[in-house]
Amino acid sequence: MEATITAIKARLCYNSRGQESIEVDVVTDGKYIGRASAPSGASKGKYEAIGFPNNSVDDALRVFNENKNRFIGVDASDPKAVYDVLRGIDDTPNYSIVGGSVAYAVSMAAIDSASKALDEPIFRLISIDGRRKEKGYKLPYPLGNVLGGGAHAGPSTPDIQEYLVVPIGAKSIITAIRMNVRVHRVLRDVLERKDRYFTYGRGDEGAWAPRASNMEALEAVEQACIEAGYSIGKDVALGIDFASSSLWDGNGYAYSRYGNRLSREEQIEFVSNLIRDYRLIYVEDPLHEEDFSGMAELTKRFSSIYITGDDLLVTNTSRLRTALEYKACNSAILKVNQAGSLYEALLFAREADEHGIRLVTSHRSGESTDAHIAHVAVATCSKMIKAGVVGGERIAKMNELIRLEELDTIVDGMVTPIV
Ligand code: 2PG
Ligand code: MG
Repeated sequence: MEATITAIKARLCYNSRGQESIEVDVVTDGKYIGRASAPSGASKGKYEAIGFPNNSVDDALRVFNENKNRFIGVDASDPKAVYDVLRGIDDTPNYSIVGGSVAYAVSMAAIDSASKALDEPIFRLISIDGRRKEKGYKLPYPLGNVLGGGAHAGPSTPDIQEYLVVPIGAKSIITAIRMNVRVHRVLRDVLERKDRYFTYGRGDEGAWAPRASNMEALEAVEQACIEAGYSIGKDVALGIDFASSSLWDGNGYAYSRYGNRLSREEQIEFVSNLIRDYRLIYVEDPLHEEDFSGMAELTKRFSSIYITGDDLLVTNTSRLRTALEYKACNSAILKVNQAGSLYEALLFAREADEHGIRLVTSHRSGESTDAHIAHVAVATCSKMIKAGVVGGERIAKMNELIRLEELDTIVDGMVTPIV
C-alpha cells in the first residue's frame, strides 16, 4: 500500500524557546495532510546535522522551494524513498546545504500523512522489529527531567544539565507519568523550603531551575522522591545527563558556576561516586563527545546501569560503530533531528538494537507540540523516552503515549526489564 505525495509546502514557525524553525505540510493522495516541525538543541553535539544552512531559516526555505517538486509522486510511507530525495538535494554528512531541520520536518510530515492515508499508526509503519507486528508493542518508560541547569537554564543554576527520574516500579504508562509529575510537584516544595526566594522558575524543558549547586540539586531531587512516598531503587530511580561536552574546556571539566574544575580522571571518579552514592541507573554523556575510552571505562565499571551516549553518538551510525569498537556505552540516545531524516535515525536504531545497545528516544530542548517521537520510541522498542515532565510541548508526547495504550496492538504494560 502506498501513499503518494501530491503536494508539499514549508513555512517558518517558532519552537518552544521562541526561536525560528521550519514546519512542513505533506499532502498524500490529494487529501491527507501530514505536518511536522523541527526541534532544536541548545547543547548540540559537534557531529550532528546542522539546523539551517548559514543559520538561516530563509536559506533553508529557499533551497527547499527550489527542490520541492522532487518529492511529488514519492511514497510517503517509505522513509527510504523520502530519504533518497533528500539526499539527492543534499549529500553532505551534516545536511549543510538544506539543513537538518528540513530533513526532519519533511520526513516526519511524510510519515504523518502516510499514517492518515493508510489508517495505520506511525509506529507500525516504521517499526524496526517485524515480529512486533504479531507480538504487539510495549511502551517506553518516561525519563523525566525534574531539575535542570547547564545550557538549559540561567547562571545560578547547576552546571549539570538534567536531573532525571525514572518510575521503574510503574506498571502502566498512566502510573509512570503520574509518578514523574508528582516528583516534579513535590520537588517544588522541597526547593522552596531550601530557598524562600525560589521563583518557581523553570528551564527550557520545564524542569525546575533553582539557585542550587550541583550536589544540592541532586539531594533535593532525592528528597523529593522520598517525600513523594517513593522508594528509590524500587519505585523510582535517579539519572543525570551531564551533557559534559558543554563542561569540557579542552583540558578538564569546568563546573564554573560552583567553582569546581575536574581533570578527566577526577570526572570519572566523580561520576562513579554519584552512581554509587545515589544509586543512579542512568548517566548520559558523563564524559565529553570525543572520549570513547573514558566512556568505555565507565561502561566496564557499571555494566548494569545505562551508560548513555548522546553527543557521543549523535544518532549517527558511524559514530555508533566507533562506540561499539571501544565498548563505549550500553545505551544510546535517539534523536531524529541529530541524524536529519527519519530513515537515517531508524537505521541507527536498528544497528544499535542488533548490538544490544538500549535505546532512549529523546526530545530536544527547543521543541514543538508534535508528538511524533512517542511513535518513534514505540517503533524502535526504546526502553525509555526522554521528553520532559511538564510544559505543553513536553506533555504532548506523554499524552500521545496515553492514547497509544488504548490500541489493541499495544500489549498491556511497559517494556521490561528496565534495568
Ligand atoms: C540533551 C538534550 C535534550 P538539547 O542533551 O539530551 O534533553 O538537550 O536538546 O539542548 O541538546
Ligand atoms: Mg543529552
